[in-house]
Amino acid sequence: MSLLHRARFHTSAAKLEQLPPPGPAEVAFVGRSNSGKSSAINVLAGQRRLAFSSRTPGRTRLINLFGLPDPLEPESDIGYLVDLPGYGYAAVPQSARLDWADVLGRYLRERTSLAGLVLLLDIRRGLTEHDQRLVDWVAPAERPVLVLLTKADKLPYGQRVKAVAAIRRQLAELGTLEVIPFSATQRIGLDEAANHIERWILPQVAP
Ligand SMILES: Nc1nc2c(ncn2[C@@H]2O[C@H](COP(=O)(O)OP(=O)(O)O)[C@@H](O)[C@H]2O)c(=O)[nH]1
Ligand SMILES: [Mg+2]
Repeated sequence: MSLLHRARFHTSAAKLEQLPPPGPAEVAFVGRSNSGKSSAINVLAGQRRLAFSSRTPGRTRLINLFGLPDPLEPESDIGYLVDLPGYGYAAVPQSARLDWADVLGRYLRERTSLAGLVLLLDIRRGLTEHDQRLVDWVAPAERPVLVLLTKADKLPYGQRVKAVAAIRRQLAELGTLEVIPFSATQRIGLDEAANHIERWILPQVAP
């Protein structure tokens, strides 16, 4: 069984102070509300309802941690998948949006155990202003970034390739960047994304 398939719920935190002390490598998932983040986490973990795929965008206001048990010592986790709150949903009051921007920004800049970031972008929308702001927070911290261009099943192959090239150009400022078309429903890019994430958690098995 693959490492990601062992993911299990660990903690929800409303504030950074509620997270466990930095330890095992964390891979954080970020994206606009409705970008397909919950669907991606669920399919990567091979579990239908690990990250609740909400029909109400903007509802998930918590940082959710999923533990990845050490195969040799299942009581302890060798890494975490971190589901960060979605952003860019207009119906959330401005004050709450600012609080969340602060939590998200501080997590991305300051969390020492953050090994890599998975940025989810709807392949048809590309990089929005909100996504760009997030990238501006992340860039100085020089974390490796994996961009999943979600809902790739909605575009024919040629347009997917073009979308990948456009995002690579727009995000050239990020040092370590991988961009892949992804579909939770059609399982496009699934193995590639899973391998990438597992390498961040288990750097010693990198080729
Ligand atoms: N066609 C298609 N729809 C998707 C895919 N992934 C998610 N969706 C749909 O997009 C909407 C938002 O998905 P969700 O995972 O809840 O997004 P989140 O708000 O970012 O967590 C839902 O209606 C999903 O069914 C995909 O790969 N293909
Ligand atoms: Mg969600």
